[in-house]
Amino acid sequence: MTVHKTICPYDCPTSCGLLAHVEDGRVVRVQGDPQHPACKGMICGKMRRYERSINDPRRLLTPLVRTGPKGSGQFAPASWDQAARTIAERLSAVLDEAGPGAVLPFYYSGVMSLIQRFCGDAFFGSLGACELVMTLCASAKSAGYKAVMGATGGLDPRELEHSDLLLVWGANVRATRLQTMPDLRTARRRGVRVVLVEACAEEMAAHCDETLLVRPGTDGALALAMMHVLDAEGLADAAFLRQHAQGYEDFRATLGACTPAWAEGVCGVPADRIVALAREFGAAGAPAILLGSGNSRYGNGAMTVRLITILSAFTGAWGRPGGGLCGCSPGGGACVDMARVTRPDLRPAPGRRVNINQLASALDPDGETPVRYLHVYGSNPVASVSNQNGVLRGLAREDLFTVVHERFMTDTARWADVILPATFSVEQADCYAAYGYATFAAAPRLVPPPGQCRSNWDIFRLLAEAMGLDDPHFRRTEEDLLAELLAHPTPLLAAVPQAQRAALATGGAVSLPFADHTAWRTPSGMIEIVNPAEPEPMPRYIPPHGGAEALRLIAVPSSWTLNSIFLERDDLVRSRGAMELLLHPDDAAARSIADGDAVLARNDQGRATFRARLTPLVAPGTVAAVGVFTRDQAPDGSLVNALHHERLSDRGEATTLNDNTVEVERL
Ligand SMILES: Nc1nc2c(c(=O)[nH]1)N[C@H]1C(S)=C(S)[C@@H](COP(=O)(O)OP(=O)(O)OC[C@H]3O[C@@H](n4cnc5c(=O)[nH]c(N)nc54)[C@H](O)[C@@H]3O)O[C@H]1N2
Ligand SMILES: Nc1nc2c(c(=O)[nH]1)N[C@H]1C(S)=C(S)[C@@H](COP(=O)(O)OP(=O)(O)OC[C@H]3O[C@@H](n4cnc5c(=O)[nH]c(N)nc54)[C@H](O)[C@@H]3O)O[C@H]1N2
Ligand code: SF4
Ligand SMILES: [Mo]
Repeated sequence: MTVHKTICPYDCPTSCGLLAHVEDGRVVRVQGDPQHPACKGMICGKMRRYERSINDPRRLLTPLVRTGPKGSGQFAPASWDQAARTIAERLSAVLDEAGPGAVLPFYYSGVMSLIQRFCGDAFFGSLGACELVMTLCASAKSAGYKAVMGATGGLDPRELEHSDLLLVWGANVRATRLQTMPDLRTARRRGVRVVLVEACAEEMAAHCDETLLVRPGTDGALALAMMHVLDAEGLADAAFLRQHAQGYEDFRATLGACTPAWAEGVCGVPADRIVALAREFGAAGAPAILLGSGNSRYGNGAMTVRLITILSAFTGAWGRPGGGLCGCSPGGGACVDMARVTRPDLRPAPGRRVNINQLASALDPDGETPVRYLHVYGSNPVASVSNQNGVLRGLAREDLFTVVHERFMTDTARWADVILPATFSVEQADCYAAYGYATFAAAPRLVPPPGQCRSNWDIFRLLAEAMGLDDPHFRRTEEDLLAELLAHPTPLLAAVPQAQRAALATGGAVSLPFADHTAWRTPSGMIEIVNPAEPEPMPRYIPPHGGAEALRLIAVPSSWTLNSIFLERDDLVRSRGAMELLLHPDDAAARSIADGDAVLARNDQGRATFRARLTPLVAPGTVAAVGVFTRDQAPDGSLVNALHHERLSDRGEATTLNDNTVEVERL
């Protein structure tokens, strides 16, 4: 048995280091890598049994072509030759008949490495196909942060040991950033208070000293009222703000109206608790706000993040170790030259832009240029994208040719015309840049792919050949590409001593330098409270999209699964239990709903059935759907995204999957 370093490939802020134990060409055991700078050997329960997923007997092992009606799940095995020929014929026909605007590559976060995730861009770019706007996750958060801080690196999690107040703001740390839990625990032992601001505090309340429940989509009002109190009571660092923040005096003049009483009416947090929290924040020397992404997935999401970012700087905390905003990119830039993978130079002309959240519209037969060739890899849009019913209607179209490159028979793969069997991370070579920690890592291929599975890159090489694309780019192996990336580091990665970087060649991770939090990388060189480049230069509270129904619906991550990853794992799925909807006891009582009842949630988009769970830790007037399921786990085949609109956020064109309303009734 040999032990090798590799990296967790999933969409999670840490990109943990793993040690894979390999025997007879199979991964037989996985553990956390104690030498990894961010996870230090601590990995989540899901990945501690990664080998179960890798060796799962239900993996797709050969190309498959559809033999029954669309969506029936009836397929027959095919050779790679047959599959590639069929795809090339249909793709060429669509290009001839409808043009490149009818060809849509569709990928998101199945694998977060830099080559396998992005390598389709070179192939589809060469054909002039649609350009996918990849805003399914946290682009409103990035846009809001950037409006204030530009490219300035956020607070590095390594600095949390110096913080003297921790505000966990809309982040389920236990589920989504496990490696920060020890920081919370250590802080509390040091006497540092941890305060939670949440719409659904079910999982985190027990790990915090105090919990404030906010109405979904209204955190901006809370941030403004806190700044109102800080300003009125002389707790803002006026000297710091005058020196470093653009528009401070003008913004300050707007705070008069943002009283705690006003904010209570908007966000539901009692005014006296807003005042107390503001005073505590103002008295702290180095308060850290740990910001999740949940409250950015709204029609006002970028503005909400802008206001929280301004609050994080309002007491001058950014100038002190441990003070500031944690949860936005701490690294301060790219480590490798991604154009070597995505090859924008191969694209003949800009493509039609299709927003990932609006797949249903792009597939709508009555829309402008309905997509006729859809190629999905590293994503499961039937389960993860808004308007499930619209997506399914589109996938059922006979004139649509759908290719899905997958590891398992997912709810999306079921609708394919051709399925291509995909590899796991340990069966491919790649590099990874963590998005929550300042690390960069490489991971070689450790075991041969089972059956006829192929990596994303190998698929695009094959299809390039079938389509007659002759650029030498498509003749290289993924190992060639990886070596080229490592040989051309950006200045950020080049700052890591060569002796450390050399380890990347055989697999491993390096720590990147701390970003300088006070070298403001904005156009003005200052913190931009007022930003003239924004459509709304002066930040203010704007309401979310909302809806006509009585209860606000949010979708929250599950500790047991990660988006639709791990749904093959019977152990995790069993522990997670049924598709649940969390309701506040008052809202349940008003509808005669008891714990465990089957309930129907519905709105103008669709309907879905859940099992009710009553908890006082969800904000009144709010219901929360936990985790992503498969359609056959759902009582009526509808997942929560059947209730999600395609509407986008104010900035960043992001998903607004938390910004929907529903009526809920007992079945
Ligand atoms: N176990 C597990 N790990 C994961 C994931 C998973 O699904 N499961 N997902 C991965 C992915 S894709 C991502 S993007 C990351 C981060 O994943 P995210 O989905 O961004 O999760 P969080 O950052 O925890 O933010 C979600 C939290 O925001 C809260 N929230 C929602 N609306 C509001 C609001 O208006 N105000 C406030 N204050 N809170 C609100 C929710 O109740 C929830 O607790 O985690 C990754 N890691
Ligand atoms: N209801 C609800 N909806 C959500 C969320 C939520 O919490 N609740 N979270 C949202 C967020 S934050 C995100 S980021 C998105 C994520 O949405 P998606 O990017 O669609 O992610 P997944 O649903 O996990 O699907 C990833 C698929 O990629 C496949 N895969 C993994 N590795 C590889 C590989 O190397 N090659 C290929 N070809 N395939 C691979 C997996 O088997 C899996 O089926 O979902 C969003 N939608
Ligand atoms: S899913 Fe997240 S916490 Fe778990 S091993 Fe991967 S990166 Fe680490
Ligand atoms: Mo995400």
